[in-house]
Amino acid sequence: NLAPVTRALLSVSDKTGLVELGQALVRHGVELLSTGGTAKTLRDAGLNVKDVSEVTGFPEMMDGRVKTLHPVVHGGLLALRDNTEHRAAMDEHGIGPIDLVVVNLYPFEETVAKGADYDTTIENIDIGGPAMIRSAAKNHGFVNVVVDVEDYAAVIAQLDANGGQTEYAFRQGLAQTAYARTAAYDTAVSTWMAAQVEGTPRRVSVSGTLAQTLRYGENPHQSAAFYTDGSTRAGIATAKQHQGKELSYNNINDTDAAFELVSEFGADAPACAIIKHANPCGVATGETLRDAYTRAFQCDQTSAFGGIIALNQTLDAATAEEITSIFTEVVIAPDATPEAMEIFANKKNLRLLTTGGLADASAAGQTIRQVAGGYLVQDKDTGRVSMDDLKVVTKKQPSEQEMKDLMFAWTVAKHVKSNAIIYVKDGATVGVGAGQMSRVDSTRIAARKAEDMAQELGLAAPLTQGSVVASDAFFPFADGLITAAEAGATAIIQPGGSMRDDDVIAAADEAGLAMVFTGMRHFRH
Ligand code: 93A
Repeated sequence: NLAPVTRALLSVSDKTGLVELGQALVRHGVELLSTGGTAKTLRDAGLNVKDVSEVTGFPEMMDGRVKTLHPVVHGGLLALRDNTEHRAAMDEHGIGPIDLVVVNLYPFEETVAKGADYDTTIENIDIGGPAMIRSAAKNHGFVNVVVDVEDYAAVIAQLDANGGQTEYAFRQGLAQTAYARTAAYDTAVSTWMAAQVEGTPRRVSVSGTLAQTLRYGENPHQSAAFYTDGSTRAGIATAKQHQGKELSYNNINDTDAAFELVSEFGADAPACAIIKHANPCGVATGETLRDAYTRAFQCDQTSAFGGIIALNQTLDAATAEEITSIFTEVVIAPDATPEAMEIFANKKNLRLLTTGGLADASAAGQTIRQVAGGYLVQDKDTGRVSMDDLKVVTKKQPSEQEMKDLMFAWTVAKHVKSNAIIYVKDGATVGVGAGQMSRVDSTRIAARKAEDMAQELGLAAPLTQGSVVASDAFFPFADGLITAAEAGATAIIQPGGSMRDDDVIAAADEAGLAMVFTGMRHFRH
C-alpha cells in the first residue's frame, strides 16, 4: 500500500510553509512543478522548479483563469499506475505521473468577508485548483492531495518514515479532507450567489470545518462538535480564548447570543449584555464599561450567576475587577487590557475571549435550523427601526428619555426568545420576560422579577416604576399592556397590527401611557 512520490505539483495562494515543504520534497528527490506565483516563491528560496506552462506547452492565460486545466496535468493525476492501458496512454501522450498535489485555493471566503465587489469576487472563484484537488483525491490509491497548510508536517513525516513513499490510509485521509474542502468552497460560492440572485434558491448547501470536538452537547449523553463556516468576521467562531477550560456546547451558543446582542450597540457608548440560556438576563449602557456591567447585573442578579458576559469595548481593569465578584462562565469583548487579563488570570474557571472588533449586526446572512428531514433557511434578522419609523398611536407622546429607552428596549427585544417583553429604564433593562407561550405571562414574569430585585436591593419600589416596555410582537389583547402599566410602565414600543389594536390603544390612553408602533416584528425562537 506504499506509493512513491516522484513528482509534485504545488499551486498555492497561501504561501505559508511552502518553502519548508518544497525543501523536504527536494530532499526526497521529488521533482517540483508549479504555477506562476508559487514557482517564484520556491525559486526565490533557491529551489529547482519546473513551470506548469513548460509541461503543458501552454502559457498561463486569460488572467490566470487557465493555468493547470490540461490533460498533461489531469492525466498525470488520474492515471491508474497499475493499469497497462493507462500507462500506454501516458506514454503515447507524453504524460508524466503527478503523485502529490499541494493546493490551497483562491481566497474566496476572505474576499467575500472583505466586502469585495461582484467582479472581484467572481475572479476569486478558483476552478483549476478544485479540479486538481478532485482529480488527485479520486486517485488516492496512488496520489496524495494536500489542501491544508496544517497537513504539511504530516506529509513530511510520512515521506521521512517511508523512504519517500506514503501509506494508503494516509492518502485516503487526505482525500477525505480534500473533498470536504472543495465541498465547503463550493458551498461558500453558492451561499454568496444565493444572496446575489433574485428569489429563493432551489438548492442550498451547508458545510463546515471541524473547529473543536466538544465534551458533550446540550446534555452529557449527547456527543457534539463545533464546525466553522470559513467566515473571518468578528464573532464566536473567530474569537481568541485567553484562559480557562474549553468552551462547552451551551457556552458557545450563549456566548454567540451575548456577543451578537452587545454588538447591536456599536462601540461608541459602553454596553454590556449578560446571557443565560441564550436569553439576556441584563443589558445596559453606562457612563463606563464597569457602570454598564453593574447596571446590567442589577436587572437580575440571581440569574446572572454563572452567566456569559459580553462587552462592546475593551475590557478594562475596573470592569474586570467588578466581574470577578461573582462566578461567571465566559467574558467576551473586542479586546482586553493587560491589567484586566491579569485580574482574570487567577480565576481559573473564567474564560476570556477577545474578538478584535464587534459583530456586524447589519451584515446580511442566513440562519439555518434543522427540522426532521430538512432545513429551514431564512435571512438573518437585520431589521432595524429608526426614530423616524416609529408611529405614536396614543394621545400621549413619549418624552425624549422614554424615546431613547424605547429604542434600547426594542433592540434588546430582537435578541430575546419569544414571547419577549423587556422593561427598560435609563438605558438598562429592569425586567426581561422570555420564551413564554403567552405574552401576558412574559409581561407578568418580567414585572415580578423586578419586584424580587427591588427587595434584594432594598429599594422602595421596583425599577419598573417609570420604565418603558418593548414587546417583540403585537399585544393580541389589552391584558399584557395593562399588566405593564400596573408594573409602572409609562411607554410602550411594539409592532402593532393586531385585530384589536384599537382596544390596546384605548387601554394605553386610559392608563395614560405613550405607545409607538414599529411596523416590524422580532420573533426569535
Ligand atoms: O484561475 S484558476 O481557476 N485556473 C487554473 O487553471 C488554476 N490552476 C491553479 N486558478 C488556478 N489555480 C490556483 O492558482 C491555485 O488553486 C492556487 O490558489 C493559485 C496559485 O497561483 P500562483 O501559483 O500563481 O500564486
